[in-house]
Amino acid sequence: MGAHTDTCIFCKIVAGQIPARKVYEDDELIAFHDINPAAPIHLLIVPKTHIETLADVRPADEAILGRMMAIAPRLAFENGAPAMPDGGLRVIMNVGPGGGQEVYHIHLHVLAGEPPWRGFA
Ligand code: DGP
Repeated sequence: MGAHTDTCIFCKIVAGQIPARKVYEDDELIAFHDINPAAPIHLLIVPKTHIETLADVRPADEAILGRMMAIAPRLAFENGAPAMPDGGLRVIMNVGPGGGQEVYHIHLHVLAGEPPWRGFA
């Protein structure tokens, strides 16, 4: 597992040191509502291991990246995303300053719900 950092806000959420509106947790992943939602449903899926950006992912991390993607639809629909075939969701990962990343612990944004959305759309 990557090094826990004392300054990383998502490591603190993983450790239970600061609160979050958690919707899912297992040995490897945690998911919670974004504190500043850009859409009616805005979840973050976060690996418990500290990986700073998608550009830092190593071969050993590939399985967890796959799990983050694979669980996104289930969590979105469980938390109110409009059902398919007409509904759906969007998944986004921001990478580095040029990609709009603000928190340097990788996370998948899961957005859904009726417009209007802020940003991302
Ligand atoms: P990004 O720009 O991809 O790094 O997005 C970071 C997101 O993290 C942003 O949408 C706001 C969210 N966020 C930042 N701090 C907290 C926090 O303490 N709690 C929760 N729930 N979300 C946070």
